[in-house]
Amino acid sequence: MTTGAHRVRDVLVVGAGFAGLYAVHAFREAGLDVGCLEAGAAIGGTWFFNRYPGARCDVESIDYSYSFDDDLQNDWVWSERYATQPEILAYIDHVADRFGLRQHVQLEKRVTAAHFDERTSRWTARTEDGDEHIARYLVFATGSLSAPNKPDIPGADSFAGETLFTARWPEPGPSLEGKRVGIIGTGSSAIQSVPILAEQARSLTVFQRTPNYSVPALNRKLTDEEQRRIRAEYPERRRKSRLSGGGSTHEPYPKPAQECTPEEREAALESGWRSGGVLFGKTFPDQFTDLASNDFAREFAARKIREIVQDPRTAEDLIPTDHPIGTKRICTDSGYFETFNRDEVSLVNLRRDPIVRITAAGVETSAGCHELDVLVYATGFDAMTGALTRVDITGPLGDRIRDAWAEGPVTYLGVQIPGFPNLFTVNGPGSPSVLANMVLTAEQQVDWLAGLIRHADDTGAAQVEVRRDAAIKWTEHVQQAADATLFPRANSWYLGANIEGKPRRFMPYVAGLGAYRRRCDAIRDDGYEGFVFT
Ligand code: N01
Repeated sequence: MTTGAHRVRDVLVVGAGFAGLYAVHAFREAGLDVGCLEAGAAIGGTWFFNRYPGARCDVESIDYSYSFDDDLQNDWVWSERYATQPEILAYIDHVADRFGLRQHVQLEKRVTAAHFDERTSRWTARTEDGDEHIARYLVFATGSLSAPNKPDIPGADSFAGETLFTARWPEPGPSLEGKRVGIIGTGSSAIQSVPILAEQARSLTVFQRTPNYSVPALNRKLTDEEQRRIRAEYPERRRKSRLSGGGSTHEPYPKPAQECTPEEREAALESGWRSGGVLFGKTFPDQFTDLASNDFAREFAARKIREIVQDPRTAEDLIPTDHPIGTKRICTDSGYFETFNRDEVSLVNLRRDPIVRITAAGVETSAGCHELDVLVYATGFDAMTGALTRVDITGPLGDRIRDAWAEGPVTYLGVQIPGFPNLFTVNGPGSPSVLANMVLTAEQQVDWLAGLIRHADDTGAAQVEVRRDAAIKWTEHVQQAADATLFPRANSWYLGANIEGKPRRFMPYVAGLGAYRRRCDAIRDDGYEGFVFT
């Protein structure tokens, strides 16, 4: 179908990461005419942009991969327990070629604006280079952690050395040999890159405002025997994962921490620590709901830091005290705390000595100037909403998403925003997204949306829009689910606390993938309760 010079597609997908590429595949399989616009110079989304040294996924490779095709699942061989960024990108490339997706994606097409025409029931998306793309449905698969946060530090532009961002690491990577490197931030990105930066640089200064919990990843190669077992168990593993909370087969210790003897508790925590990875944060079933139970795990992790870090003052500075463990995304590392035992690595506690300004020479804190050749920002993202509010998206009545969300995001199921018909989000605020396995959550939402569009077409509806009351009720439910846990006690990006001025609203749905899936299916079976088809 064309209008003037423009082809009008059924669906325009924005973003060609894991979620966007699956959307292209699934919507095409559903018989729809699909196009995809990607801002990057290649496909891959998060895994294209975040190519800093040490970048790898903190979810096990066999789980953090598509489940929609058995042959793909059986053919692809993950080499390590936790895949590196290049291996994940190679996987995404393989999937794109295998399913013929590449030809539907236009690269270096950053969508800067989109508006809905009530008369034609069509969205027009405008790209940075002035192109316009028209579709009946617009699907934002733009990621939860894709809008980088650059803090507004006085003098930042005056730095004479090289400035780098973990979320926009150049390719090929710069040589850091013989250089004095500083890094601002101590979240997952920094915690993964610090050990490697320390190996490459002459010196490394880590500027920490808030310490984070980190558990050894204990990454390793997967053996042939494991590969065989994974294949044999995959169908059952996926079945369980889809119905689970976090999108994996993890089972917590069979008793709440409070009901264990001290010895039993210690053994369970030690076993969780030795298993490695983020699931330490879920050792006990009551760890996210009971502060005393959480304290056991928190104190255990603090002891581990004290055992590893030789300088007692540095160790104390590295121990988080401001949030229950796991209520900020727990980090995983390969030698992060050990790195602070190296002579050429130093930690600057910004709570004690705050940054005053950045100068041509380096970072000036209240204690003096740290001279640097390279300054790395590992300062996080405007999470979950930034990728949408940075686009000028206008609904039929002239409403803008960024205004509609001035008090915090309101969505129905994390897939639609009231006032914005025919626009959908994948892994949006209000969905389990970042608290579950992002690949499985994307598959579930895209499949569900394909069903929704089919239903609209079958009933002859040109527009699908969520009722405002249904979205408000869902958003309240998401908040109440979080309030029943310890999550809101942390100043995390989950509730927008990392961005100055951002309204605080807990954004991901803590009840998990299984509960969410059941809810979505029930809504579908109820004739898509909450949506209006016109
Ligand atoms: O970002 P973050 P990230 N002055 O927001 C600091 C996923 N991820 O990119 O806490 C000084 O966690 C800030 O300090 P504070 C994962 O879900 C996954 O590291 O605001 N410091 C904080 O220390 C993760 O949670 C993987 O006080 C400033 C840091 O910058 C999410 O992405 C790998 C500052 C930002 O930490 C985000 O992780 C990487 C300032 N003005 C990321 N502004 C894996 O799968 C900010 N900071 C392994």
